[in-house]
Amino acid sequence: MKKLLSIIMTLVIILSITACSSSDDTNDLPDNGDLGTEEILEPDDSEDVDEPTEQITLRLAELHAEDYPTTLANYEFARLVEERSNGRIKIDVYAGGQLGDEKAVIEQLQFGGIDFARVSLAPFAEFSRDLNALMMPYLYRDADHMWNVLNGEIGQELLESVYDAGFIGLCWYDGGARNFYTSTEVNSLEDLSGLKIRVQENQLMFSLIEHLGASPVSVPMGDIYTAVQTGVIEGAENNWPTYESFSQYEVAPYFVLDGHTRVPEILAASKSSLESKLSDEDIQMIIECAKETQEFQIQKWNEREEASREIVENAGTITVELSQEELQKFSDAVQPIYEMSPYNEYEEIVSKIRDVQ
Ligand code: BDP
Repeated sequence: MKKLLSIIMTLVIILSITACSSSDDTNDLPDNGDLGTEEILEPDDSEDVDEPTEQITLRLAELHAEDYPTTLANYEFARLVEERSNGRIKIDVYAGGQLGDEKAVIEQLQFGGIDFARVSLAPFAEFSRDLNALMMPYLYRDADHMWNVLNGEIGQELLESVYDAGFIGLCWYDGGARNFYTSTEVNSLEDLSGLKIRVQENQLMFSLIEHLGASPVSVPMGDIYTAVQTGVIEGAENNWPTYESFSQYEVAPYFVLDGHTRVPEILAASKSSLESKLSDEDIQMIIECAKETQEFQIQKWNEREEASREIVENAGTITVELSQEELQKFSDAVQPIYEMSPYNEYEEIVSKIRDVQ
């Protein structure tokens, strides 16, 4: 009887051990019901291998086409963030203005409807005024001067200053020098007089065009081509890549190399969105990733600037080079802006910018 009892006990123990280990096995199997949900496992080399972490997808708005230098940098940024977060943070890039024009995108960014945006500093400066100091007319000697400013103390301070307006400034990108292009021939400042020129959504840009004797007209980026074609405006002003990418050279074939301003691009995040969705460490990592894409963007920018010029000139664009004397007239015409309110408040920062070597 004792022997029978011990056999039964042994069987009970063996059975319960088997049951336990088979239920452990089930835990290790991927649960098909979880596929496609927000839960992912850390890769095997992670210490938290068993702890599922929440995956998050964020949206980035970009006005330009898929192959534009800023868009390429946006994808590089998304790639770096996904890699550094081990796949936990995914950024979807919405190029080609899918999420709206830049003003609408910046508004959405401010209240957290969009997580990231790459925009021109001109519309952005309407939300964070001091940024105007970086796009004053004929401010920089050349691109290197601008980059020394942006990558130095002044650039860093201004990038951080957007926080007060509800943004996290991530990094600067190159937007080249801006020049006029028109449907009628322009060879001098005088020729520009009275022409209706499309202007960005920014008061300083309005003043700039007015001081050069033209009439600024607000037109969304995507409508410039038709506006010139139908005679609503006689031209616009921008860099080579935008002029080429939006095919504006087809309707405005005179490109005047007056270089009236350099308007940097900014990659920014929504403060409310990031701070509610991510940890401080993640935000820091995102800022580092963005900074790392700057060199990449500048390289793509330089290549595209040259390529765009070649494309449009081969297609018939007439590049108007101005004499030093004529260029001086352009520069003299805009000098009063430096004394005007509110831009006269930038006197100190402007002189610091000029001193940067
Ligand atoms: C381009 C900028 C783009 C602006 C556009 C404009 O890259 O972000 O929206 O100019 O003039 O150079 O509106």
